[in-house]
Amino acid sequence: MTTPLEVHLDADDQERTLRADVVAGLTASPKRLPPKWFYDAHGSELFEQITELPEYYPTRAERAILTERAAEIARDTGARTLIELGSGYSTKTRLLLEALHPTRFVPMDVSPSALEAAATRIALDFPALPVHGIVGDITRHLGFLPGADHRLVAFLGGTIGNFEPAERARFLADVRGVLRPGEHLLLGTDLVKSPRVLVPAYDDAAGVTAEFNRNVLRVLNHHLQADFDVDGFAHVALWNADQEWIEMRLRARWPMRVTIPALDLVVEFASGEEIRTEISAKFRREGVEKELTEAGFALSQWWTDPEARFALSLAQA
Ligand code: AVJ
Repeated sequence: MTTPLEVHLDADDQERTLRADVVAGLTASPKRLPPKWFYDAHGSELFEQITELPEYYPTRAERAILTERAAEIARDTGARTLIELGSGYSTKTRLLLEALHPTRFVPMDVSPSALEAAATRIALDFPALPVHGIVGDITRHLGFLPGADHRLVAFLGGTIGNFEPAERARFLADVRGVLRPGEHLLLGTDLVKSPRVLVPAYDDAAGVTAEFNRNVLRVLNHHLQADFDVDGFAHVALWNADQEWIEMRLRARWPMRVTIPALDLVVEFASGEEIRTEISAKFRREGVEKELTEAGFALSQWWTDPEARFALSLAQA
């Protein structure tokens, strides 16, 4: 039972936000681009491939926790509606759906293509489940989430790590703001560990993450008629030990001048100059608990995989 996607982010709105982000990011010093623009249809597909790479452990670690804890999550929350933020293809979601038997599933994502694919796949496995996909930006459109019976909001995969600390605080407070007391948040966070494990997860031997990173330039070429020489940028992944986050960057291999007609913008790159395209923060229990508490949640469960690589937090509003 799949309803048509509810769209709060139409092509015009997407285009406007993309323009604003690109102007701000590529005129800043150092240059940066927000990670949400990785995820056109090709980028979403590349991310799916990343989740299957031997080096990229977070998806498998989180799936192991969900497999182990889904029944407990169902019992502890008693949730009737499952909302998934930044759901992508929702491959881990079926574990929650099987345990919860919710009366509806509400995935929200910026990518209509990923949502369509998710809704179609979920509908095949759960033919009686109403799936109400919402195309939206989780930093702007939480207000459109449906109310009704007891909700569990799942924000999985460690995507919260893409936000800077101040954005994270605002986001968690916003999620708390749309929930009623007693409702729940299920939050996936990747954990601090050796850079010998972390860095390869973001710089795999097969080069899929490098392609994923460079895809943001293809998105700009396609949507803004930019003329980035995509292969002129090298993929960089590094561990920022002070901030405890992975940074992905694109490094100009030689001096470049990029023209972006749609923005009336010419961007110069010195040889070796970088664009920061993503941060992926890694967490510790104390930090997660503190941030949840400050946002008005109470941490009720903290679960990790056997190797303590990844954590799932269950928090109550
Ligand atoms: C989808 C945001 C959780 O940060 O690990 C994977 C994205 N970037 N490889 C992450 C990503 C590079 C991923 N999240």
